[in-house]
Amino acid sequence: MTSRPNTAQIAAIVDEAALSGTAIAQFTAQFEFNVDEAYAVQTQSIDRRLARGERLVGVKMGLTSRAKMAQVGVDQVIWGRLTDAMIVTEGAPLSIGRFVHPRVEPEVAFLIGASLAGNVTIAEAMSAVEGVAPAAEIIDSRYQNFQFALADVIADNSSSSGFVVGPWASPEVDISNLAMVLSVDGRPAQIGSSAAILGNPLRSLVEAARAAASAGLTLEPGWIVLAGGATAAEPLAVGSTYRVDVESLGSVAFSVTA
Ligand code: OOG
Ligand code: MG
Repeated sequence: MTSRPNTAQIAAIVDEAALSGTAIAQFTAQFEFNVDEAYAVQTQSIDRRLARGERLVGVKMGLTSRAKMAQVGVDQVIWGRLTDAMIVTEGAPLSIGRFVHPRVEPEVAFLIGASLAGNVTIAEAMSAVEGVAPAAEIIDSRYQNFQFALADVIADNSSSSGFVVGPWASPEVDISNLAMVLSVDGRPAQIGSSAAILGNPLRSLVEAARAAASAGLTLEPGWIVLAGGATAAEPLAVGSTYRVDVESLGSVAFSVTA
């Protein structure tokens, strides 16, 4: 391959694909593209969003459950950045006109109360948490047919697109093994447990602290960390309502418009 784009050029391609809701070809099918380069692309594409006025509000972990790894055929934990533009307000309809092929997955969200970064223990991670909540993540791979290899999805900010967080509960709640249900129009579509998320979603928070530090970031007070889908994701359809129920934490719901 003679004219390989540099990381800034690849960042512009993924950023524009997300802005316009247009599917692109996988980079790994076109040239050598490794994980370090992919995270550099992710940083540069998020920098473009920040330059447009978006603000970092947290971190999302991805592929932290077997069900998620199996659905997309990638078996490594990944992460991405959350910005304020991705916040979906509970109760407000979500317009999916600007998405390529959106899906939703049931997650647990952490509200950070004290700065956390680097190599931390589960106990240290737990003591930095101010609240836990049921959450739904809306993912939308910018790659054709929702197909990608590890470096592709990392460059695409780990398919992040939107997220909606339910009521915050006390961090005292034991979240290690809670039933999680994703319902579509009142019918259970995906059923799982928070234990599917690295054995305990707090392990995902430990990974988030390490991942953030690898990029020179600290999980800041007020930030949100999404632990990753506990089950496979479901496609979004116009006119449907989606609800995530997490045992002991409550539920969060949104409906979809064109
Ligand atoms: C990659 C993002 C994975 C999760 O929770 O596992 C993710 C994808 O499935 O497109 O957000
Ligand atoms: Mg997710």
